[in-house]
This record gives sequence, structure tokens and C-alpha cells, in this order.
Amino acid sequence: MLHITGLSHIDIDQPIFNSQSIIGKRSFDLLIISKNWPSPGAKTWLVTNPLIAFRSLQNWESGRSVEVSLIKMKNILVIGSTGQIGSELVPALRTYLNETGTVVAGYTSRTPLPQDIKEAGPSALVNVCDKASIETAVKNYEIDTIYNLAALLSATAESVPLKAWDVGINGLFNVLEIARENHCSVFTPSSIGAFGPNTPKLNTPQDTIMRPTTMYGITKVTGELLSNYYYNKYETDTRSVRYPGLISYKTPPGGGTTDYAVEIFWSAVKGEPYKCPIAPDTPMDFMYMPDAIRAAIELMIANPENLKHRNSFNLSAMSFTPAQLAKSISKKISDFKITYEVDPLRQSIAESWPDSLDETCAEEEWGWKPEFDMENMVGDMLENVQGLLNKGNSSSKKE
Ligand code: NAD
Ligand code: AKB
Repeated sequence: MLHITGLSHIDIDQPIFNSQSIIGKRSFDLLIISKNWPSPGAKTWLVTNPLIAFRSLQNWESGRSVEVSLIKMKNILVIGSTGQIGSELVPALRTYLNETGTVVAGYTSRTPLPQDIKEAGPSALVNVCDKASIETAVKNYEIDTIYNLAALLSATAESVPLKAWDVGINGLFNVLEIARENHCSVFTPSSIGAFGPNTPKLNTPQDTIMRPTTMYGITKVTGELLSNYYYNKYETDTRSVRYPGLISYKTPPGGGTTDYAVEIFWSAVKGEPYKCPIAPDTPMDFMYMPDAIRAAIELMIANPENLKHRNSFNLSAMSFTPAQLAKSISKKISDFKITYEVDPLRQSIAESWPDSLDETCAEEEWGWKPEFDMENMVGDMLENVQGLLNKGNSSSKKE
């Protein structure tokens, strides 16, 4: 994880806090500033340029307390960089680090790296089931933070449950062991799939019944427990979130139950009717990818002293049914049509998951707040999918 080399709690009115006192310190590579610390809902910013940090602080109301963390350069390994999340997380982390650290894009021989990721920084062949390949990348690049995104999503996992366990759990064990030996922090996403049919469906609490009925869900609960075990037993800095279904346009989703909420946009923009595999009145929780990426970064730079939970935080942004999403799209594309051909597997998984999660703990412990609701997500998705179609990219599904 981040190596905090200095941590001070200061008042921005105090004379000590002037441009010289920040710029004068040469020992840090990144500056993290958290507003209203340590109150609940404190907001954290990662700033790579101390001058910009100082200017933005001057704009704040005087008298606010702020926490300033001076942290060392980070070298990050992202395992699973070619997926729906990884393909957006790698460029986002590179932008955040702003050349003060290295982001290594891990990929497997089965999935070539997108050109933009390959050209913008280092990459390494990393198979999560092959411990040596993780170790080589960690040692070669002096990695201090691992984002472990390798997994088989819920629908795919049901057709190859042993493989899903191997990648999700034996793979995670490898990552945690390497992290323990090399003092790395680890982020391994969990999911709404960690919950099951006995879980309270509405405003699902952070700590509640977790008896999933899918192999995907079983790997997610086990992964949460294993990650907490490494934190409690070895002080390995593990942190994670329970993502809802993620909506994005850059990379198609990889075989999940919530994939419909991405595919629908491609049909709508192409002027085609969409055949939905989920029944019209089935609610699930969703999040737009920019929020998901921000969460992955903000949690990993959060002050560890404020984290009472670690693996994993409930996250939420919007909850809707296919019919509600179709209606929202129809407001922008009036002749859009949706029909339903329910896939029994995906439908039964969807019905076993919560409708909406309570994310209070994430708000209180690391200041989490989503920016996108359904309406502005729909507008942004339609615009961006149209842009991609104009450029000749027409893929809404994994090849
Ligand atoms: P994805 O299927 O799009 O990508 C998974 C990535 O893992 C791919 O790059 C794949 O090549 C890689 N991978 C598979 N087997 C591997 C192995 N043996 N070694 C190394 N890499 C391997 O998945 P995603 O949507 O990007 O999800 C990433 C993580 O987030 C997963 O843990 C997933 O369960 C979780 N999550 C995703 C969503 C979502 O809606 N996308 C929601 C909740 C949680
Ligand atoms: C899936 O549907 O499997 C994923 C998830 C919500 O974990 N998108």
C-alpha cells in the first residue's frame, strides 16, 4: 500500500501551512489531502502537484481542519487489465500517479492488451493461478499495491464452477501470499453476488446474512473472509468493495448477470430492438464505471485508521429494473423498443441478489459518494456509445 512518510493534522489558518512549508518538503512524491478530517464523510483528494494542492486549499473556507499525508511513490500491479474494470482502471491510475509511480498492466496469454494500455506503460504476463508469474512482476517493478481483478463473472462461473473457484480463490491465495511476503496492499473486488436469497433485499446492511447460491457468490464471500484473515493475522493491507453491476462503454462486460444494462445501450443507439434476458420488473443495484474507478482509488488512498471494515464495503449508486432503464433510454431515443426473452439462469441469479445496498459505512469510513444517478448515466452512455459507433466500433459483447 501507500507508504505514509509523514502525517500531520493541521489547520489551514495556521501560519505553518503556507506554500513554503509544503513545497519545501522534498521527501514525498504524492500529497493526499482530506477535507474535514476526521469527521464522518471526510473527503480525500490525491494531488500529485503540491503547488496545485496549495492553491486548492487556499480556496477552501478558512478554519477547516485538514489532514495532509505525504506518501512515497507507488508502484501498482493490476492483474486482469484487459477486463471491463481493468481496461479503465489502468489508465486512471496512470493519470493519478502522473509519472510519480509505475502502473504495470497484468494480462494473460489468452487476452491481448488493448493498444492504448500497452503503449502508455509497462505490462507483464501475470496468471493469477501461477504464483511465480505474480512474484516476478512484483519483484521486477518493486510493486507496493496489487489490484487483483481476475475472476469469472456470475453467469460464466456457473458453466465452469471449478475454474471459477481456481481463479477466484486459489488465485487470490497466491496474490495474498505474495503480498504478505512483499508488504503489498491488495484490492480484490467483491460483488452484490456475495449476498443470497436470505439476505434483506432492500437497503441491504453492510453486515448481514451472506448465503449465496452461486459459485461466483461463494468465491466472493470466501475472498472477503480470506482477505480479512490476511489483514487480521499478518497485517496485510487488504481492502475491497462490493460492486453492484457496472455499466461502461469501453470494454464489454465479461459474462455477468448484469450485462444486459450495457448491451441495451448498443441496441438503442444502433436503432435495434433489445431482447432482454432479465424480466422487466427485476430490480438490481448498478453503478457507472467512472464512480467504480474512483472508488477503487479512493479506498486505497483512504486513511487506514478510519477503516473499521475492510473486506468488503457495500457500494451503491442506482437501483433499477430493465423496464425502468428502457423507459429512461426511451426519453432520449423515442422509438427504442425492448422485448423480453428471459434466461432462466441469469434470472434466478438476479432474483437471489439484493435490490439496493446500504453504503453508509463506505460514506462514514472513507468519504464515499457516487456522482452518477440513472438519468445522467443514461445520457453519458448514449453519447459515448454513439461516439464509438461513429468511429466504427460496434462491439457490445465479448468476442
Ligand atoms: P472481466 O471478466 O471483464 O475481466 C476479468 C479479467 O480477469 C480479464 O482481464 C481476464 O483476462 C482476467 N483473468 C481471468 N483469468 C485470469 C487468470 N487466471 N489470471 C489473470 N487474469 C485472469 O471482469 P471485470 O468486470 O473487470 O471484473 C473485475 C473484478 O470485479 C472481478 O473480481 C469481478 O467479480 C468484480 N466485479 C465486477 C463487476 C462488474 O459488473 N463488472 C461487478 C462486481 C464485481
Ligand atoms: C455479474 O453480473 O456477475 C457482475 C457482478 C454484479 O458481480 N456484474
